[in-house]
Amino acid sequence: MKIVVAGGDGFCGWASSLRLANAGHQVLIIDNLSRRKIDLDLKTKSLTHLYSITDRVKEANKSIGNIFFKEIDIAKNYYDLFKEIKSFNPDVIVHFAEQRSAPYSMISESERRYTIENNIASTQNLLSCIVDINKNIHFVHLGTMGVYGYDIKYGKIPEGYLDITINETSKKDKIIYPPNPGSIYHLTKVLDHQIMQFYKKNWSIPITDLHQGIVWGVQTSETNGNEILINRFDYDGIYGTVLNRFIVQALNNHPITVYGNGGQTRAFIHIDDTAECIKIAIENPPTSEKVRVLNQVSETHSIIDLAEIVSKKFDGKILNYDNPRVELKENKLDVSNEGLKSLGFKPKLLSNQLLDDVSFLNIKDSSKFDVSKVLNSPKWR
Ligand code: USQ
Repeated sequence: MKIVVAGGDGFCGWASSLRLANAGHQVLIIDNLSRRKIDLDLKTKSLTHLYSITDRVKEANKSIGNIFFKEIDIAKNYYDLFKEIKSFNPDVIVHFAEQRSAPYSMISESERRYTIENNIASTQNLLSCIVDINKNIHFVHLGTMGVYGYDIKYGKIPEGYLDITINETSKKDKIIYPPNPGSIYHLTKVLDHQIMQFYKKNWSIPITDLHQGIVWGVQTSETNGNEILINRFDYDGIYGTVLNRFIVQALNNHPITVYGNGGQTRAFIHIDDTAECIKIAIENPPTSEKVRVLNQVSETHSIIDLAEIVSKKFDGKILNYDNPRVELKENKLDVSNEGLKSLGFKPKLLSNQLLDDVSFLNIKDSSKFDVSKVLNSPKWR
């Protein structure tokens, strides 16, 4: 298939582009390199060395498969985007081109505005291209588990839709699961979903929204052993996700930074599974009348459980910090991931071997570990 990967230079986008090319698909990455620019603004750096997109693509073409690259800001340059998609003539567009950090979206007015404007406009522009170029293009959107909030108020979290019975008539229906975002970033994924519902209703575009959990790890089968293809690895308090942060902290003799008592339970997925799920969703297009929603998660854990696992394995000390976020102190979480599993997804569960995969990066004595970036999250209020 011919696949456009919008945001293909980012953490999930790059891993997925490689997986798709490896499976024999032709991939066109469209990216404005904004994640690299945000690093400069925040004075943060990936712990792994990031090769330029030109080097990455050249190496991928040599050792993996067909990947092309075009630099476009898809939120701002609709006509460039349109031209590029029309000439590539894709079967699928995958949309990773969004500002994906919850803490970043809560820094101040300009980050709130950027996150909303970039994320909503990019979704709208891609869907608009599909309407005018070819309504059969399958649109695959990276959503988040955070659209549901994190509780089991309505029982096990279903895949996108909640079965309800209306009191007065006893009529049964299926509605979009009541959204409960916890940051401006998560809010944009709720708004994206509404946009997709309209495009589906009006133009019958095939759409998949993947509600993904917290991604961790760094290596995939394509990047293993190839330093030019290696993915980025963030540990700072704005872009680093919790499990990767904990591992790096323990390896660098920094206390493991549990916010609050660590009773927050979240869904997790390894980066190699992310790439695999994207491939599965693409190779099995939706047939449903509504937007197809799949929960892209492998397992759930409480933050304190993860801290204890990491502490035991790497001999780290756990410390509780005031939580900068507004979120439930404790929650239970039970999530269905039957959709992807029914299509062949076999989750890789957290194990010592996977943890080794991260520590294998020699990040222990890395001169790039900047302690001043570990606790730089903004406060939610
Ligand atoms: N946390 C700590 N200590 C830390 C960092 C985080 O206790 O040092 C806690 C947070 O308070 C939160 C949980 O760990 O309860 C997760 O935080 P995170 O930064 O790993 O993840 P989050 O901000 O929720 O966002 C990440 C990705 C986002 C994705 C989301 C999936 O950045 O793009 O959509 O995970 S989910 O969380 O399932 O909504």
